[in-house]
Amino acid sequence: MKKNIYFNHDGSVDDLTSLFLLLQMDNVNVTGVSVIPADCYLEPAMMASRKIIDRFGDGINLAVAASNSRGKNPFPKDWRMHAFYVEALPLLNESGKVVTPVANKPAHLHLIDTLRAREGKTTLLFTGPLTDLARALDIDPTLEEKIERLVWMGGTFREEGNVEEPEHDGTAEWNVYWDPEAAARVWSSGIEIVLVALESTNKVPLTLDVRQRWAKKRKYTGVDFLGQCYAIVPPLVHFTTNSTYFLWDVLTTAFIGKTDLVKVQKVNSIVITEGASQGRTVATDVGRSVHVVYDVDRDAFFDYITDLAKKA
Ligand code: AGV
Ligand code: CA
Repeated sequence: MKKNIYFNHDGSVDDLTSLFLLLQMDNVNVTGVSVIPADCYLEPAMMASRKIIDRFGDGINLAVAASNSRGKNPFPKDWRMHAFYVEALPLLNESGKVVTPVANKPAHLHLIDTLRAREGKTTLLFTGPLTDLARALDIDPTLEEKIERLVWMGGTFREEGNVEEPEHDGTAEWNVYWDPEAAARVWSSGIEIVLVALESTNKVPLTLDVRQRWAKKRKYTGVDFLGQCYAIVPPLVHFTTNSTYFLWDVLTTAFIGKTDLVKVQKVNSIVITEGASQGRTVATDVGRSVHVVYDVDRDAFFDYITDLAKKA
């Protein structure tokens, strides 16, 4: 039985490679894709998504919806530029045309329509902020009944997050920080939440040995694509900096296809929406229950995604 997956992402390198990998999974049926301009610019991220579906979607019939959501705390421009580089890869431009269309509704309405059009429930995969989901729930609260669970790259319960910005204390993860209210809105719903948090994503940095592994296997078009994409972003070499790249979203996506790569734990938590810690997820007994992915078998993860890429 294939799982129905609706994918909302924000166009960074790991969001776009997640889309590519998701399309290679035998046990997944991608029912919808939408793009939110958080850690990207909308136009190139839309184009890259449509071109990836054209090139690697094996003829799947999808339209990509553009989000008109706006966040509270903007991503750094340098990071948002990444989608331009992916969109321009020759590998995605060989045909000289783009066939996969743009959906005729904004992402949050497209999400509602896509879930309602399917029999049964759909799993949500979100690898950017939760704004589109929060807006969809405000418009259509009973949409919850159509949602199997939400698998989200977001949050951390460590002292240290990955936001390094003026006026912030560094305790938040970026996808929560961009729109803390949206996360809080989803926390207040009855939707089952699986958080792929920094606890586990910190264990899958982009390293030189990973790049080398993909370079060696570049005769496989899909592995070459991974190699080209991860040439755009900085690897971990000596120590972690603010720009060091991890496979945050790819781990989240891999969890969809192969659950046993990771360890999961239940935590009660709240989202802080105001002040210097805004966007922080805090463990507290009074909070709602979430499943936190806190550990990963690193080698099994890289084997899994490389094997998926070979199939493309
Ligand atoms: O916080 C991780 C999220 C993921 O969804 N994004 C990038 C991933 O797509 C924001 C982010 C944090 N650090 C970054 C980020 C960095 N060094 N470069 C680009 N994006
Ligand atoms: Ca992302």
